Amino acid sequence: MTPSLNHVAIIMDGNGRWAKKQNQERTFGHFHGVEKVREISMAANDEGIKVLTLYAFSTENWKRPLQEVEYLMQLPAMFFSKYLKELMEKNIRIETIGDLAPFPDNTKKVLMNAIEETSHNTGMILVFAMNYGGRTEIVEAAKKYQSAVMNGSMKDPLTEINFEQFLMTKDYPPVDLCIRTSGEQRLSNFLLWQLAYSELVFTMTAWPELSVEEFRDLLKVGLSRERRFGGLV
Ligand code: V0D
Repeated sequence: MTPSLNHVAIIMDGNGRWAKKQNQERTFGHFHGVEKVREISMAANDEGIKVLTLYAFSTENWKRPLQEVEYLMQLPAMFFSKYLKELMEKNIRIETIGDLAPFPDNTKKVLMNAIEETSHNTGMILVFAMNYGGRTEIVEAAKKYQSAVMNGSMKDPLTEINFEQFLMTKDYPPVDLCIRTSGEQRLSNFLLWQLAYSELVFTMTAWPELSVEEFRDLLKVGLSRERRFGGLV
């Protein structure tokens, strides 16, 4: 077993392109992407990862065609109807980061229900970034700091350390490794603050095609780099 990483983040890219390559609709790629979320989450749990954060829906994704967005909105319900039982058995806790307000009521209900049902689980935390944007998160954190100063609950000057208390990831360990699938080498507004010192690993493989074996290899690459450069940067 690979020695464990505390916090791994993944940009699950390439679903639409993977589908188009086989003359299928983009939604076909999203459907297979959901299956892969289950497979990789279980593998991460087996590897002893404490927190796995998945970029499921960015603030930019609203610009996609309406019917694609409508399809995506149904995926959390599909995911939990198939896998909530297994998540409970594996003691996995579900959480989200991002602003859930713009999601349809039913999607919100499904998410809140899964978060509530798994809230007493003590194993791996599976965090879905939903309508998440890194710059928005930092601006919102600055606003929270400002309110805390105004209401008197914050008396200390702002530092990098206490600023983290206003981020949506405040309860999670630092991100050790961020993986992006499907060839692009960009952060695309994902976890901007949190990835400042993280290892970044990229693979050409599209998300629906990422195997557990390759995932484990990517973890090893991240871990070996962390070991080599840890504390020296
Ligand atoms: C499509 C690849 C699982 C990325 C994975 C609403 C694009 C499949 C979820 C999910 C999506 C989200 C929250 C949750 C449980 C499951 C998901 C979206 C897209 C956007 F609590 N896969 N998945 N959500 N895709």
